[in-house]
Amino acid sequence: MTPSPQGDERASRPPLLEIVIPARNEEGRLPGGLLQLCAKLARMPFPTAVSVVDNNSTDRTAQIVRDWPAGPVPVSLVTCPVPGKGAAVRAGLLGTTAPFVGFCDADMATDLDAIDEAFGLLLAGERVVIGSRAVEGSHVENRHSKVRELGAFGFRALAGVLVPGVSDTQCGFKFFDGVLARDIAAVLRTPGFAFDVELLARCLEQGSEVHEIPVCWRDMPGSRFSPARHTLGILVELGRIWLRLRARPGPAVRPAWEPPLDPVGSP
Ligand SMILES: Nc1nc2c(ncn2[C@@H]2O[C@H](COP(=O)(O)OP(=O)(O)O)[C@@H](O)[C@H]2O)c(=O)[nH]1
Ligand SMILES: [Mg+2]
Repeated sequence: MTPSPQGDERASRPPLLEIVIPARNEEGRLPGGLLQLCAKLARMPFPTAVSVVDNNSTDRTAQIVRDWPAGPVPVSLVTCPVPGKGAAVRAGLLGTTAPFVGFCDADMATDLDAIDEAFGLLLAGERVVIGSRAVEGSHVENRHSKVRELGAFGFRALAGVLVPGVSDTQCGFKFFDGVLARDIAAVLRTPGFAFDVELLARCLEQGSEVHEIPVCWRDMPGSRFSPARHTLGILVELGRIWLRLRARPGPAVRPAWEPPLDPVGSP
């Protein structure tokens, strides 16, 4: 991709929309994913940017991003020392500056045309717009094993308690008002795959509705998720999220310091 003068000019302007891609050991899927995303964003009539968050990948993931050619959509690398997809998305969102932000997976399992609808809704005043494979109009090509299907069913039941009314917390395609996303990311504590539940629960707690949109979603080969390795960790994460939500609202909702309930001198 040879940079054009228009591309240089556009890339030097602050982005209106910034998209974060968490990526660990993605040398196989990332180049194709970045090509698709950059091509989509370059067709949007305003400046955009992409940041890839790497967690000390042992393959060429970071190098692919460093070597990515300049173009109309700048691609930058964020390094996150804390392992896990949740930690990576948190670091990526905290590093954004744009008025509108989002994240998607390196495999681009969600058809990127949904960005148009998500962005339109954000412009119209929605603050949280997420892809959902469970709402009418979605098209899903699933090749998950029966074990993963069963696990997903159990996960949805538990997640439903924490984020009532959200039909699909786990689709890796979420867009936000930038200020809200950065505020919420600052209080996120879930490092692993269950982070979306904490993220959405914090949005609801803060008073922002979650708007689900239909997506075309295709299960892509090369998933990093293993039911055998990750199920126990996810259950622990859900339990911790439940405890944290019960314990106290996050600092984004309540100021760090509050007057004592019984001021000294009161009867
Ligand atoms: N940075 C980072 N990204 C991760 C980690 N685990 C998963 N991801 C990314 O999260 C996205 C979704 O992962 P994927 O393996 O496709 O999961 P699945 O679609 O749920 O089966 C991909 O972009 C992964 O590279 C991690 O530990 N660190
Ligand atoms: Mg995937």
